[in-house]
This record gives sequence, C-alpha cells and structure tokens, in this order.
Amino acid sequence: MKDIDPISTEDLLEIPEVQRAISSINPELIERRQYDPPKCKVFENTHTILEDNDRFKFTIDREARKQLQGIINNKVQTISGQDAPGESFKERYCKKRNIGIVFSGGPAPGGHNVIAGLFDAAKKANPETILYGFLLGPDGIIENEAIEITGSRVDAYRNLGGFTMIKTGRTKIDSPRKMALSKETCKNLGLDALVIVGGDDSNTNAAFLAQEMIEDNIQVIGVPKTIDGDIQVRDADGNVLCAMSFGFHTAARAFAGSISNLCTDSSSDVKYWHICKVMGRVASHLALEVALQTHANMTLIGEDLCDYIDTKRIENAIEAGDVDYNAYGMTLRHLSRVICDGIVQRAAVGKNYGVVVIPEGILEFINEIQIFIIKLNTIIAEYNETHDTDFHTDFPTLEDKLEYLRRLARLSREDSSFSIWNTRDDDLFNDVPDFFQEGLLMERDSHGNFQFSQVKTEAVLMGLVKDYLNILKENGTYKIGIKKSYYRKILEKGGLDPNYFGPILFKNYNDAEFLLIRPSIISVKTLKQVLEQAEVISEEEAVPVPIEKIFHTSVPKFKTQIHFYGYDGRGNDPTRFDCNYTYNLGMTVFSLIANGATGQMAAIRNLEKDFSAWEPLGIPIAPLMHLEERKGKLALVLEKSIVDVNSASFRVVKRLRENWLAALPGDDNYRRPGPIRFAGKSEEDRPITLVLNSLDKSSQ
Ligand code: FBP
Repeated sequence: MKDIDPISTEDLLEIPEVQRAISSINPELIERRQYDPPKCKVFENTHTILEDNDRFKFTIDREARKQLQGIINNKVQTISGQDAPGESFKERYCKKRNIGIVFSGGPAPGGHNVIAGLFDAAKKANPETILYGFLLGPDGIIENEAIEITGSRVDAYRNLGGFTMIKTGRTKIDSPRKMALSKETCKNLGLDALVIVGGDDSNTNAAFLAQEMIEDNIQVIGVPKTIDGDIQVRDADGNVLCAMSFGFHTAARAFAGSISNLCTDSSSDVKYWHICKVMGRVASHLALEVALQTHANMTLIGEDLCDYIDTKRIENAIEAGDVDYNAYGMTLRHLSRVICDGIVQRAAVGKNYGVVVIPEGILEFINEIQIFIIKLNTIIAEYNETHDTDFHTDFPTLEDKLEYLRRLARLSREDSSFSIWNTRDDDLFNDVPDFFQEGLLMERDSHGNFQFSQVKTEAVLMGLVKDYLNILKENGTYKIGIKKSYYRKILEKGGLDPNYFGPILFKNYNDAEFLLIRPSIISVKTLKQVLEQAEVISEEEAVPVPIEKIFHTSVPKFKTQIHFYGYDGRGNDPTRFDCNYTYNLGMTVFSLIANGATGQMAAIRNLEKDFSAWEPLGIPIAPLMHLEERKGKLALVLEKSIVDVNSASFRVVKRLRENWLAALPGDDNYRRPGPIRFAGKSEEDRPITLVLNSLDKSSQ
C-alpha cells in the first residue's frame, strides 16, 4: 500500500463536512428554534380582555386576609379576545411597558418559551416595550442584575430546555430588607410589571411582592413552574384550574425513556436489579407518571405509604390483649420487606432481575424519618435564630453536630420541658448509618426545606433490602425457580431420572412450571444431607454433578445498579406539550399585565383536552395560601399538591401493580414510551396521569 501523508488537523478542521459534523448548530436545534407553537384561540385576536369569574370560589385563610389585603379579593379571571376595542382601552393595553421576568428555583423545560410567548405578545402590542431578564434568580432582583431580552436572544432559545438565557437561583425574598431592595430595583428600572416563574414558594413570593408593590402600581404575575408537578390548583368545589405545572411532562418522559431502556437491558442481561430514584422533592407525581409510562416492576409511591397500618401486628396485639402503637405508619424496615417480597416472588419464576422506581421524596412519607426531619428542621432553625449564626458553620463535622444533639438530649433529662430531642431520639438516631445521619443533618435550602435530592435514600433502603434478602436466603425462602424442562434436560443428560429426584429436591415438583428447591437445602452440605436421608446416595458418595449444577442455578445472587434521574430530565429540551403550554403561558402573562392584573398566576385550563379546548386564565394567588410550618415557624404559603391516592391515575397503577411486577412465568409487561418526540406523530402527547385523572369526574 502506498504511504499517504496524513492531513494536518488544521486542514481537517477546514473541510466543510467536518465543520458541519462538529458544529453546535445541528438540524435538530434549527428545527426547534424554528418551531412556532400554536396559539390559543383568544390570542389570535389583536387584544384580549379579562373577566372576573365568580363561578370559582375559595376558602380563604384568616391570616392571608390579614397579610394580603390588597389582593385577597382577586377573582379567577378568564380571558377572551377583543378585536375592536375602544380607543382608551387600546391606549392602556398597548402602552409602552417595562416588564421584568425572573426564573426561581430548579430549572424546568419550557421556561424559555414563557419568555418567548411574553416577548412576542408584548412586542406585538407595542414594539417599544422592554423586557428585562433578572439574572441568577431572585438575587438578580435584589441586586438589580438584569439584561434586556432582545429578539435575537429570544430566537436563540425558542423551544429549548433549561433556564440558560437568564439562569436561576433559589434565594427567597423573605425579609423586609430583601423586599425593600427588590422594590427599589423595580422602581429604578421603571417596571410596570414583574413576572416570577417558579414553584409553590416562588409564587408565594409573588403574592407578597404583589401586595408590597400595589401602591407603586407595579404588577406582579406568577407562572406555575416545577418538574415536580406539585402545583395543581382547584377551587373550593374541586374544579381544576391548573392541572399541572410546566416542565413535569418533559422531565417525566425523559426519566421514563431512560428507565424503559433499563427495563430492556435488565430483561436481556437478566442479572441486575436496577434501582432508580426519580426526582420530586416531596410529592411522587413524577414516579407515578414514570410507572404509567414504563410499567417498571415496582414503583413506590410515597403518598401510598403514609396511611399504612400493619394489620397483622394489630391482630397479634389484640390477641395478646395489648395495643401496638408501632403498627401505625410505615417504617424503613417494613418498606424494605415489601421490596424484598417482590424480588423473592420474581426469583421464584426465574426472574432474578427487574427495575424498581423510588421517588426522591419517599422519606417524607415514612413516619419514623419524617419525625427526625421535623425535629432536626426545628432544632437547626431555632439554633440559627437564637444565636444569629449558622448551625452548619458552627458545627462543621458530623461529630460536632452529633455532640450538639447529645447535649440537647442531656438537657432534656435535666429539664423535661425541653424535650424536642430526648435520649430516645438520640438512641434511635445513633442506629442510623453515618452517611444517612449526615444526610438528615445537612444544610436546609433557603426556604428551610429538607433537601431530599442530596440524601442517598436508595442506598439506605437497598442496604436494608440486601440484609433481609440474606436472611431469606439463609432460611431457604429466597430461591431462583428452575424451569422444569431445563431441570429434566440436565438430569437426563447426566443419566439420572428427573421424576425420581424431583420430589426429593423440590417443594412443588408435580404442579409447577418453575421448580423451587426445598427450603431446607441452602448449601451443598444440606443438599447432600437431604439426598442421604432419602437414601439416594451414601455418606461416602458425592452429590451427582447434574444435581449440584441445578442447586447452584437455584442460588440467587442479588446484584444492583443504582441510578438517579433528576438533573438530566430537568435539563431536557421540552416536549411538544411543554413547548405549547409554556408559550401560551407567556402570552397569558402578557394578557394579565395588559389588563392591569396583579397577584395572579397565569394558567391554562383543559390541558388534558385537545389544544383547541385550552383556556388561558389568571388564578388569584392570595386565596390559595394557608399557614404551614417553615423553618420552625408558621408561615403563609401556597399548598403543595401531593398524589391523591383516590385519584384515577393512582388507582389504575395500584390495580395493575401485580401485572407489572410480572411474578409469573412468561414475559414482563414493560411499556416503551419511546423517545421524546418534538415534531412528527406522537402517540402520546400529554401526561398520562393528567388524562386519567380528567376521565374520572370524582377525582377532578
Ligand atoms: P423546584 O421545586 O424549584 O422546581 O425544584 C424541583 C427540584 O428539581 C426537585 O425535584 C429536587 O428535589 C430539587 O429541585 C433539587 O434541588 P437542587 O437543584 O437545589 O439540587
């Protein structure tokens, strides 16, 4: 072969094909940027008007009425089109405005389209209007760090995931000083309106800012964002006003895509149990949607566990003439037993593999852990307040923190009125593994929330699962079922009569497709003993090779792969559903601003229906607020929606659980959600939970 001089790297990089291949502008990106989301019918008009809708009522909290007087009487506002408005309306609607927008909290796919929808609607009404983006979340408002959002910036991020354009942050505007600084920024920029795109805490912030800036005529509008799907709003009669925050669908579909691939791999390689923790700080909405999307073998739903009662324990206690208070509430130990049960059942039909989905916030629903979390939250918050310093700076190591807790426990012995942390708490806490203690004591976020995503929940749980499986292995109940035809083939090949040995070796030889070795056989030694007792072999003889082979095949090895799905799905480019939803939310925001609303949250009703039925509206935030414990104190907040165990989607999952566990001979029942499609035909284009819940009128 002739020697050919290699092309220099510089020259290689000049070749158009190479440049095309390595360009960061690829066809997918171009297609996304060019996608023009459809607009709800009302937005096809040149103008829109708001109408107070008295049909929707709320039960108003006393404290909210006191603290949010200026916005507490707000009503749900429906939006309709207006093509021929009067001159004064037109002037008000189309006046030049300065509008500020901020992202708050974790990223959620679709945020850029909220900006795009707002930008397009605002510029259409008045091209002179300026849109400012506050940088790095609420800190950008407090410190007046903002950029002007230009058309080219918007175009660069249309239909793309993340909050990259202006970033985000988790600071809460929760002190008079931060509130005053924020107000100053809004005034300095001459803002007519401020838009807060965030979760429950950020929309709570939006309500307080709206109240604070009412006298300055600065409107504040919230937008329901969070992949957790826990902003769901109903009125007092249960009418759904906001069924789902944006970003949920994309994150759930992204997690489901990866988990479905694990189902495929696991059922091919048949040697691993994949343990998948999925995000969702408290509520298990994402896990529930993933269950419906993938039919993974086991999906734990936190909300399902919190009402748990150990009826067997209660029956035993009654029989003993006793009361067993420990029978109420799920414990980590019991939960690990539930998982083991599924693993053992599948192993019995030869399936020593599978996929388990664990919601990130599951600990919140486990009584014993929740008590620790509440107590430690209070201890940390009280310490910070009393000492005006930071608990974590003063006690940097785990040992320092434990020593502080020990001190509290000693104090409680001396003074029983001081009992937030007593010696029993301390003893129980000392039984918890180090890394879990560290997790439970770690720094709370700026809202005082426990950071579930930082705790290795799955490791704690799987540690208990492994321990219990070892016990089950020892007592002979955890075994791999052997296919009868395989057993027969191996014995016949070795010149042995399967029908002769079958009843000696197996507990179910005559009536099962998968054979289970007798519980008393847990080692080659016990196998030999059984064969000797049956007088099949003598003491001097070895166990026949085919029989030993069958025994080894029946011994399970429990191998796990641990995964965490969270940040990856949160950064995904939005599904078509989220693209359309968020673009129209942005347009709704403008409609609310142009019509003078404040203290309202933009929303769209009928998301579960065809796009033509989508109905943009404004939801009053103040009437949704109630008192909740935060940082050890009661505070007015927007309520988080957790999974309703009576909802249609949960009931469907509950009913199909056994099918998806597939602890029967035959194939698994996995579902392939397929890749997230942005363009083209997609069989499923909105969350399954949303669709199921809307079909059952009682869960609406
Ligand atoms: P938001 O509620 O702010 O949307 O954030 C949700 C979330 O993604 C949770 O699912 C997760 O527990 C948390 O953020 C992770 O927080 P962080 O980004 O600070 O690690």
